[in-house]
Formats: sequence, C-alpha cells, structure tokens
Amino acid sequence: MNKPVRVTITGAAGQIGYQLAFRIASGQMLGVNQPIILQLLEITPALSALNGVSMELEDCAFPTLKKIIATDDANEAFDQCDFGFLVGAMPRGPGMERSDLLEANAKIFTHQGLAINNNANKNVKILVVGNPANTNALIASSNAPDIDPKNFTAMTRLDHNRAKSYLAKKLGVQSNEIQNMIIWGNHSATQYPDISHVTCDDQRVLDAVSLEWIESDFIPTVQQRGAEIIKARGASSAASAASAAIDHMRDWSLGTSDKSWVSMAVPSDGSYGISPGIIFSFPVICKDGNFEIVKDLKINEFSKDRILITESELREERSAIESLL
Ligand code: NAX
Repeated sequence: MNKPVRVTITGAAGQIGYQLAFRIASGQMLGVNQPIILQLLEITPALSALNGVSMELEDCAFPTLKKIIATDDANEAFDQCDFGFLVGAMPRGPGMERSDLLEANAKIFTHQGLAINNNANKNVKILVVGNPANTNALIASSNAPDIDPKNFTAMTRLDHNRAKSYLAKKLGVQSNEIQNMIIWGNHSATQYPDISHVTCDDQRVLDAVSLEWIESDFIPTVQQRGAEIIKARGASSAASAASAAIDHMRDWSLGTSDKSWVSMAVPSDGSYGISPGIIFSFPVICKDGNFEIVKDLKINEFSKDRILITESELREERSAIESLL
C-alpha cells in the first residue's frame, strides 16, 4: 500500500459530490492500492447532509478509505490536499444575469483559491467542475500565486465523453473505438466538439459522416446534451459528471493511453492562436503526472470559426471578472 493521498471535494453533499465521494473512496480513481483521505467541504447549512454522506461512506467499509474530514472551513478542507475537485458553486437563480452568476461564483473561487494557496501541497492537481467552470478555474488559480497555474484545470471531459458516445452510436461501434475526439473552448453551449481528427479502427470518420449531420445534428446534440438531461430527468447530470471528473483526474495522474488524446480545459499557452490568460479546452496527452497540449494539428476553416466563437466567450467572461484577478 502507498502513502495515503488527500482528496478534497467541495460541494460534497450535492448531486455530483455524492457520486464522486464513493467512487474515489472505493479506489476507482487511483486504484485499490492507493489509500485515500477524503476532505469534504460544504457550506454551513449543508453540514448535516454532509454528515449523512460521511456516515454512508463509513458504512461502505472501503479498504482504501483511511479517514474522512467533513467541514465548512476551506482551510481545513484543503490542508495538504493532493487532489482537489471544486464542485460546489452558486447555481443560476431566477432573474440572475450571466454577469451576476460570474460575480457570485468569483467570490467562492477567490476564497477557495486562497485556501488552496495557503494549505494545499504545491503540486496539487485541481479540477474545477462548478460552473462557469473555465472562468472559476481562472479565478481560483489567480488567487493561488504560489501554485503553478498549470495545476488548475476545468472539466470538459463530460462533453468529450458525450461526443464520443454519440458518434459511436451513429457509427454502430463501441465508444472506446472512437479515438482523438476534441472539445475546444468553454464548457458552455459555445463549446466546439470537433471530429475532424477522430479515427475509428484507424480510419478517419470524417469520410463516414456528412457535413450536414455534423452541423445540424452532432454539434448541437453535444452542445445541448446537459439541457436535454435536465428535461428528461428533472435534474442535471450527476453520475456522468462524476464519472467524467474521475476520468479527468485519473488520466492526468496516471497518463493517457498512447492511442488517443483527451480534452481538458487548461491555461492557454497561445497554441492555435488562443489568447493566453484564459482556461481553454484543448486536446492533451498526459504522462508522468503532467499534461501537454497536442500541437500543430491542422485546423480547417469550419473549425477555425467555431473555435473563435468559444474563445471570444471566454475572453468576455474574463473581462467581466478582470478586477478580481
Ligand atoms: P448541487 O446543487 O446538487 O450541489 C452543489 C453543492 O455545492 C451543494 O450541496 C451546495 O451546498 C454546495 N456549495 C455551494 N457553495 C459552496 C461553497 N462555497 N463551498 C462548498 N460547497 C458549496 O449541484 P451539482 O449537480 O452537484 O452540480 C455542481 C456544479 O457542477 C454546478 O455548478 C453545475 O453547474 C456543475 N456542472 C458542471 C459540469 C461540467 O461538465 N463542468 C457538468 C455537470 C454540472 O452541471
């Protein structure tokens, strides 16, 4: 058995947190030889619910789960943290403008960024799930000046998995046969799911589907999948979101397969002409606990226009909270 690692989950009594905690505690992220200390953060009114989650975790008797800390104190939750899932966020309320949402969340992620800076391990890996995820990650990172900005990422893996699955269904294959999907940009309806580099059984899929299907079916279906799930379930995606968060963190820590890259929202380094200073979803490969943006892919005109739209939305989000950076 290895030395235990500390995994922080914020919003741990919420829908996604409730899925995430059990899967991580049972070894589904880092394997059954990696002991876990779970550090669960909630707001004060949700502490009773969080206590219930802790009780259920204990009742599972997972051999990998060494200890549970349940708290409403961000400093305690991020103490010596190795992996941080920032899930808790302020949802959009009735009459709330997008700028109000950005501001309300900016307060939460400023506070948590500082707590990470002051308490977490310097090589901590942070994944922001709470929306608006890309910009929340930027705010947390800019409030953690002692931690490399590359340690702050946001989640587009759910979009990536949705895109793979939908395409696999269209082609009548299994989703693991779909390689090199890309989600570019923001985790929002402007995201661009790009199949121009996708292969299936070493064949380019672009030759197997029509442009009309890509434009009028594939792209809008992936972009609107979250809203469709809310309509069907009466609640937003939770189990699939937790599963994607685990995929993201596992691949970042243990490495991606050499057959395919994955999508992660990471600080832009200017690749593909994307402005530095925003957290943008790119194709990445991961090795030895680090990620690298896949460089020099050929981007066609169809893709260029869509990448620009999602980049421009992220630059606007950044401007709306610039004073807090
Ligand atoms: P829930 O409302 O079920 O849970 C959120 C939890 O966070 C609540 O228990 C709340 O008390 C807690 N919380 C709020 N502020 C907090 C703070 N300052 N510190 C600690 N905890 C706090 O939402 P859930 O369905 O779990 O979704 C969580 C977030 O994930 C939302 O922002 C949602 O929009 C976002 N999503 C992001 C996805 C992505 O792909 N990036 C997909 C799924 C999901 O929609």
